[in-house]
Order: sequence, then structure tokens, then C-alpha cells
Amino acid sequence: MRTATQLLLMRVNERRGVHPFLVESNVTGVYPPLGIAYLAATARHAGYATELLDAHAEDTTNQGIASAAAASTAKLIGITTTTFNWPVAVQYARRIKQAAPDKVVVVGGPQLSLYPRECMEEKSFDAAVIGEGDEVIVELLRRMEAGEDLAGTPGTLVRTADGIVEGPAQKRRSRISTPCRCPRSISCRWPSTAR
Ligand code: B12
Repeated sequence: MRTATQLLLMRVNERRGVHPFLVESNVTGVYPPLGIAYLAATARHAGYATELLDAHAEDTTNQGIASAAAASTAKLIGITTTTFNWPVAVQYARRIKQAAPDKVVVVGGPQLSLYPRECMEEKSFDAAVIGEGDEVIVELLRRMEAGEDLAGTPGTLVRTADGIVEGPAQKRRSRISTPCRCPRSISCRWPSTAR
């Protein structure tokens, strides 16, 4: 494991978003951010020291986000977002780029799987990940460490001097450990014990 942090992952603070109705309830609240927790696990497993900043749990201000990004040794900063949280994610990326323009800011989560190209219209994002990010984040870290181009990484859109480059789709995993039990009527290629 490298000792200096190489990846900083963030969940946005929903209290400071544009939807003040998203106060704590049985559906909103301080839940562990499972998506970036997965990414942290795979990145650490691959040997990349990773920090996770849950800005919602810690009630971090936008200025606090900028300071944390600037102070971190991580060159890659990842932000997770849903559509609801998208405006806050944009604020974070802008603040980070102002405070630390050399950081690479990548965004992922449900919003990106729905509107990847539209999201990349926000120029503060260097890259976007479509779908699951577990393998992609490790490949991005590997490429950065090796000084390779990020453009063309499977499952990504990457901003380059020539525009947005879309990498090939991620390879579909051939097997998952838990058999799928979805009904026959649903078109699904996962191995199933229910069919
Ligand atoms: C569980 C769940 C909840 C739980 C959350 C519990 C918890 N501990 O987090 C509860 C019930 C609280 C909840 C609430 C809501 N939810 Co919900 N929820 C889900 C559900 C079923 C699973 C989410 C999950 O944990 N997935 C597993 C993790 C590992 O996956 P993931 O987060 O997507 O992360 C992966 C990738 O997206 C990517 N990725 C994610 N972030 C990043 C960041 C970077 C940098 C990179 C590279 C990659 C990356 O890599 C990750 C690992 O592969 C999804 C549907 C689904 N099937 O995903 C809806 C879903 C996320 N919820 C949704 C909605 C709308 C809501 C609510 C707004 C509902 C409401 N009306 O109040 C609230 C909002 C809560 C909030 N504060 O944000 C929508 C979001 C749609 C959108 N357009 O963004 C989804 C997609 C359902 C749907 N299809 O409509 N939800």
C-alpha cells in the first residue's frame, strides 16, 4: 500500500443543497455512502491509499471541501452524486478546481449513468464514470500513476483538448456470486437458479 493518499472520495452534504426538503427522514438522512465505500475498498485492495470524506455526515461547508481537496496529497478526487445532489456536486467541483486546479476531478453515481454527456457540459469535471466504478477507479489510478492518458478508459467520458472522449463500455462480468432470481419475463444474462 502506498502511504500518501492517492484518492479522495466525497459524498456531498445534502443540507447545503438546493433541496432543503431533504432533511433527515426515513428516506433521507445520514446513511453510509455505499457506492464510494465500494470504490475505497477496491482502490485500497489494489494498493492505493484512499480517503473518504462524507460531507453529509460531517456537515462540511463548501469552503471545507475546497480546503480538504487542496490539503490532500490525492491527485484524483471522486465525487458521488444522484440527480438530487447534482447541483451540490457541481459546486464542489468548481470549488476544488479553483483551490487546486491540478487535481483530476471524476464524478460518478446514478446521475452519471443517466446523463453522462450532459453532466460533462460542466467543465469543472475532468472525467465521468458510467455505471459501476469499482474496476474503473483502479484503472484510472493505475493510468495516472503510470503517466498514461485517461482518455479511452472503459466506462468513462474524459475531457481532453480535443473534446470529450468516450471510452468503450465496461466488460460485462461473466459471473456474480449470488444467483439471479429475477422472473423469466425479465431479459437478464446473469446466471440464474430460478429459470
Ligand atoms: C438503497 C437505496 C436507497 C437507500 C439508501 C441507503 C444507503 N445506505 O445509502 C434509501 C432508502 C435511504 C434511499 C433514499 C433515496 N433514494 Co435511493 N436507492 C437505493 C438503491 C436501491 C441502491 C443504492 C445503493 O446503495 N447501490 C449500491 C452502490 C454500491 O451502488 P452506487 O451507489 O450506484 O455506486 C456505484 C456506481 O454508481 C459507481 N459510483 C457511485 N459513485 C461514484 C463516484 C465515483 C467517483 C465513481 C468513479 C463511481 C461512482 O460506482 C459504485 C460502485 O460500483 C438505488 C437503486 C439502485 N439499484 O442503485 C436507489 C436510488 C439511488 N435512489 C434514488 C432516489 C430517487 C432516492 C430518494 C431521492 C427517494 C426519495 N424520493 O426520497 C432518496 C434520497 C436519499 C438521499 N439522501 O440521497 C434513485 C436516484 C435516481 C437519480 N436519478 O439519481 C435510485 C437510483 C433509484 C431509482 N432507480 O430511481 N435510497
